Amino acid sequence: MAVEQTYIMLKPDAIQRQLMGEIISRIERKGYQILQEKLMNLDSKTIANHYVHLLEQNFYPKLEAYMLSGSVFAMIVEGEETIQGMRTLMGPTNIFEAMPGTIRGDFATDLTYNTIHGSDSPEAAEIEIKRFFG
Ligand code: YYY
Ligand code: MG
Repeated sequence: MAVEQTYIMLKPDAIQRQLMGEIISRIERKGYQILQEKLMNLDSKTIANHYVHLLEQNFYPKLEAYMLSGSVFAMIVEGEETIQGMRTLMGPTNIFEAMPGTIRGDFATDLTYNTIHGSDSPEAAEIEIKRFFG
């Protein structure tokens, strides 16, 4: 067991649908701490860096348009094994496999519009925290 920090981002649909309070409440109830938070608007370059592994995918234009469609709420979340723990709270990338009780299982309606981002490894968490919080 180790205390970790992970990068969590509520995506534009979460803000537009007024789900921020609900999702933050789930993170807090789990016992994780939100160390830093900010509402921000992303530009195309930042989105391309963040999703560089997906640039060649046919859905990338849709993903970029979604991430440009409104503000995101960025957080550094700390807790025991919080990188995997947040991925479990979020539910899997394929929202049709996400169980009720998970954030994506309860709220996401589309493979792209999936409400929340969380770092998928310690390496990614370090890079993403630097990218979005400096
Ligand atoms: O880390 P996670 O968000 O669960 O999945 P990634 O494989 O990193 O994909 C990032 C992002 O891309 C995903 O959250 C939605 C979008 N996406 C999509 O629009 N369509 C797919 N078939 C797969 C992923
Ligand atoms: Mg990912």
